[in-house]
This record gives sequence, structure tokens and C-alpha cells, in this order.
Amino acid sequence: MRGSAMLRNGIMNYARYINAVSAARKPSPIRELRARPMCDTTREDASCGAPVKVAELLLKSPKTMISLASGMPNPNMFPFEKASFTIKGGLKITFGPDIMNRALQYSTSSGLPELISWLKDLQKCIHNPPTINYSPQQGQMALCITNGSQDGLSKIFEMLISPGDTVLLDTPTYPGTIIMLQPLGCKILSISSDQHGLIPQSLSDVLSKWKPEDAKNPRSDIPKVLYTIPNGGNPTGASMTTERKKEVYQIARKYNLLIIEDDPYYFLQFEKPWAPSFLSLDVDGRVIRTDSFSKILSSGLRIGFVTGPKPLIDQVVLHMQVSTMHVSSFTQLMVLQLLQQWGQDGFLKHVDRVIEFYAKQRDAMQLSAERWLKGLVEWHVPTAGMFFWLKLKGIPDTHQLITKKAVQKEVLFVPGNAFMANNSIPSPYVRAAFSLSTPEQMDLGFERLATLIKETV
Ligand code: 09M
Repeated sequence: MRGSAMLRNGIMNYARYINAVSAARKPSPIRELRARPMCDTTREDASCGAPVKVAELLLKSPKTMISLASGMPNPNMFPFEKASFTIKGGLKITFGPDIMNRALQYSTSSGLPELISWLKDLQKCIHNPPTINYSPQQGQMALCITNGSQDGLSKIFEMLISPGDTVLLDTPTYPGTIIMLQPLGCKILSISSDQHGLIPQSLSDVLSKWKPEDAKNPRSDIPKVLYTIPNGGNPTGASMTTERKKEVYQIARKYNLLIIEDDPYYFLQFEKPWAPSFLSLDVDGRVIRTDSFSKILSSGLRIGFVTGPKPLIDQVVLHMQVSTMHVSSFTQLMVLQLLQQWGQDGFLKHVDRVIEFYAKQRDAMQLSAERWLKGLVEWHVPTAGMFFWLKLKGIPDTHQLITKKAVQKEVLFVPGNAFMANNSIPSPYVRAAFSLSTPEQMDLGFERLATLIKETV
């Protein structure tokens, strides 16, 4: 299944990236009926004779059709009848009996069609991906809805990584990603970053061990995948500049890499204009992007979405068919109704309100850092996200300090080594989040940290 060519006639050879497990996935036999739908011969129907999903089949069927096919339960037997949600600001969402039945029923694995359509419009508007009008084989932009971006990410890695593969990781990085990758048996190569995110030169240096032509050799161990968090990095708070993204994209083209753009803090960019995403630069169809509603609508509803080339999104959806089946219909409908009522403008206005809150929190943390940590700690002020990345001077490893002494002093941080693929290497950093604490708590927390550092060095 794994092909060898780089760009075949200028088209990405997606089979090269899809591992054996993913390539072996087949559509669920109960969700896809290999049957001929009722064809109205007076009408052109492109899907006649092709595999058709049960739901599609039922939609196309005449009213007189008796279906004994679907094993879905009868929603009339579900106990919930109606619901209504009051949105801050006064709007109301109501689930009457019909919507409630839909909310409680199975739905399509890729996500509710109306929500997919709304989110695709959002992606087009925000990122204007060059792939929008490509053919599916060329890597046309597709989208599916996942249980938060984490679910999308894990399915992406499980689609792409085979044991023994080498993966390029923007470091330090989100521990969720590290623990997703480690059991897949891949080798992780760390790419250095600074306050502007991943350093293109570091990527070039790491890749210089290979020749670009190695990407044509299926037996070569040349990396195929680069993972990066481009905005408000977790833990660094760093955001990549447009120039860096362009450079990284060119390196990806040279070595035929896929870029996994994990961007849950995109909507928490405090300064406008927002930076162009990798997706917006993606003329080849080599970017697969994870978005999240966790930071702006709800983390508990578990809604994220994956946007990327159709051949890859299709594989993610096949994985969903056998695992989660789909994101809760209930939460998808809740979010859909809200987004439909808001419209794109209303959504972006809400995002602005969220940004205003987090920017103030960031300013409060910056003020407290200036007050207590000057001379003891080095940091950069983040322009996105929820984190300060603090380098404690004279403390080569923060692990003991944070897990033992800081706890006694009643202040919590995450020690830097938690964000490294090899967490036995000492780290002088700690991550401080400004999302949940009040300015007073941040101030007291940093005062305690300052005392701790002074007692230690
Ligand atoms: N801390 C995240 N990050 C986190 C965290 C979290 C409980 C989550 C990056 O909700 P999703 O699935 O859309 O987000 C997953 C995700 C993906 N990528 C870069 C992230 O930062 C979420 C949850 C407690 C602590 C947590 O600390 O950083």
C-alpha cells in the first residue's frame, strides 16, 4: 500500500503516509450498504450503483419503502423529551421533540452535515485554503468533527505512524502529544523552538542527515511527519511568525513532509491580524490541521475538528466508525444551534470577548511577574494562548522544586521536563497558566515562587 513517488504529476501520494493499519480499514458494513438505491430512471443520479450509506439510502427512498435494515434504536423510547439552554447574553436554544430525537440518535461518523458545512465555511473564510477547489485525489480540503482536538490528533498519529518511523516534534510540546506518540514505537526527533516558535534552521539541521531524494525511497527512515503548535504554544506561549511558517512550509516541500498543525489556541491570539495558518499556505495538500472549541465554547462538550486533504480525512473517519462512531449528536446539535443563531459574525464577536478576557489575564500575570520574578526568572510575554514559560535562573532542574517544595508552599506549576519527549533530561523551566486564577492569586503564586527560588539558589 505504501507508495514511493514524491509528488506524482504534482499530486501528493497520500498512500505513502498512511500506515498498514489505517490502509486496512474498511467502511462499517452496517453503516454502508452495498446496494443499489431506488433509482428514478427519469432523473440523473450519480450515486446509482455506488456504495451508499444507510442514511443516504433512506433519504433517497420513496415514502412507501419499508426499511427493516437499520439497527438504530427507536427514539420514541428515550426518556428525554425537550430541553432549552439559555445563552449568556439572552439567546435561547430549544430542543423540541424532533431535534431531541435527532440529538439522542446515532448520526454520521464525520459529523452532522450542517455543522460540517458551517465549519467548512468558517475555515474558508478564515484560512482560505488553496486546496478548497482541488479534486479529492489532489487533496481537496475536507473536514470532520472529533471529540476535541485530542481525539483528532490521536487518530491522525495512529493513521500515519508505523513502529520504527521517525517523527519531527516541535519541542518542548504538549505532553498529550508525547504520550500519544510514544506507544506507537516511533523515534522522536526534537526540533528546537524559541519565543517565535519552531526554528526553521533547527528543522533544516535535523533533516540534513537525509537527502530530499530519500523521500522517494520507501525503505528510507526519512521523517514523513512534522508536528507543531503554531500559536500560543503549550507550554511556551510562543507564536510562529509568518516568515517562519513560510520557511517551514518550503522545507516540508523539499523533504515531502506532512505538517500536523495543532492549533487549539488559534482563537486566543490577542493581536490582530491573526497570523496566516499553515493550512492557508498549503498549495500541495500536505497540512492536516486540528482545531478546538475547548478554549472558546466548552472543553467538556468535546468538540474539535480536523481539516485537511480528503484522502487523509477519510481515513480518520474510518477510524471513528470503529471507535467513537461519532461525536455526541446532542453536543453537536447544541453547538450547531448556537452557531446558526450567532452566525459567523456573532461567533467572531464571542471570540473577541474571550480574547479580551485572556489578554487581561495575560497582562495581570505579566504585572505580577514584573513585580516578583524580575532578576530571578526569564520569560517572554505571550501573544496568544494561556501560558507563561518561565526559566528559573540558577535552577537547572525544576522537577524536585515544583513537585515537593512548591507544593509545601501551596503553589502549583508544571515542571518543564513534563513537556519533553525525554523527560529524564533536567529542565530549568516551569509552565504557569493564566486561565483560571484571579490576578490576586497569580500575584500571591508568583510571590511564593520568588521566595522558593531565593531559598533554593
Ligand atoms: N492541560 C490541548 N491542553 C492542557 C490541555 C488539559 C485537562 C488540556 C494542545 O480539548 P482538546 O481535545 O481540543 O485539547 C487537546 C489539546 C491539544 N493540543 C496543544 C493542547 O494544549 C489541551 C485538560 C487538564 C489539564 C490540561 O494542562 O494543557
